[in-house]
Amino acid sequence: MTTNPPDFQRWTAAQQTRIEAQLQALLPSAELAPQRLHAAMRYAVLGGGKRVRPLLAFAAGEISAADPARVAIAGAAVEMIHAYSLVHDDLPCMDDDVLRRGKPTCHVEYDEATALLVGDALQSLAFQLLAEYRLADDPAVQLEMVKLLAAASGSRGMAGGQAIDLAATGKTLTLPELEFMHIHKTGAIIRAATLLGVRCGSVLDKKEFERLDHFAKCIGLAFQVVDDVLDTEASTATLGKTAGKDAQHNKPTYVSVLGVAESKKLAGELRADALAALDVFGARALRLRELADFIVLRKF
Ligand code: GRG
Repeated sequence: MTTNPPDFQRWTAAQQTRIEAQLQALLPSAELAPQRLHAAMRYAVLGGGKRVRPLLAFAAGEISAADPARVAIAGAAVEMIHAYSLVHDDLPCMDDDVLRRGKPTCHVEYDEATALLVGDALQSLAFQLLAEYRLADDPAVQLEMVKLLAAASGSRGMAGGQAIDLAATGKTLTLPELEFMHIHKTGAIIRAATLLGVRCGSVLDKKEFERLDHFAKCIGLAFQVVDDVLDTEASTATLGKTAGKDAQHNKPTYVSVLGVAESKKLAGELRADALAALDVFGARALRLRELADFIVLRKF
C-alpha cells in the first residue's frame, strides 16, 4: 500500500473547503432565533471532522459527471446526519464522552437538552435540503435519494446499528453479529453518501450501480475496522476524541474479536474487494480509489 499522492491531497483540501462553505451557508445563522440552538448546531457541524462522507459523495459524483453544486448539497445533508449522530452518541445516555473533533462535546459546551435538539434539528434540516434543492434531473431519482438517506439513518440503518451497539456492551459477539452491527451503525451512512453522490449525475446502468454499491459496502465496513484499530493504537490527541473507550466500556470490536493483526488484514482485504469493484469505471473512479486508500491507511 502506498500513501496518497499530493494531487489527491490537493483535491481533498479543495472539496473540504467547498463542503465547509456549503455547510456554513446552509446552517441557520446564530443571529437567527432560537440563537442558542442555532449556535450549537453550527458548533457541532462546522470547523472539524475529516468530511469523509462528503468526499465520498464528490468522488462518486465524478463517476456520473454530476454537477458538484448538486453533490455539495447532498454531501452537506449526509454530513448533517453524521454530525447529529456524533452529538447524540456523545450524550451521557449513550457513550458519555467529553471530547469530539478536538473540542468539548456539544452537551458539555451547551447542555444536554440543547444537544438533543441539535441532533433532532440537524436531521430535519438534512431532509429539508434533499427536498428543497434540485439534485437530480428526474424527480423520481430525487425521491429515491430521500428514501435512501432515510433508510440509512433509521432503525434498519444507523439508529438500528446504534441500538445493537448499546445492547452489545459487555457481551461477546460473533464475527457475523459484529459485522451486522457495523454495517448498520457506520456502513449505512457511508454507503448512502456514495450513492447519493452518484445519483446527482447521469443514471448508471444496473451493473455499474451494483458495483458501486459493493464498493460502498466494503469501504463502509473497512472504515469501522480501521476505527476499531485506531481506538486501540492512536492517541486521544491524534484522534480528537477519547481513545481506548471501546475496551474501557467493554464493547465488542474487531480488535476484541479478531485482534489487531487480523483486523488490519481484514481492512486490507476489504480495501482490495472495494477496489476490484471499481474496475468497471476505469479512470472515472480515480478519486474513489484514492479515498479507499485514505480510509484504510488513515492515522486519525
Ligand atoms: C445516535 C442514532 C445515533 C447513532 C450514532 C455513528 C454513530 C451512531 C456513532 C458515532 C460513534 C462512533 C465512534 C462510531 C464509529 C465510527 C464513526 C462513525 C466514527 C466517527 O466518524 P469520523 O471518523 O468522524 O468520520 P469525523 O469527526 O472525522 O467526522
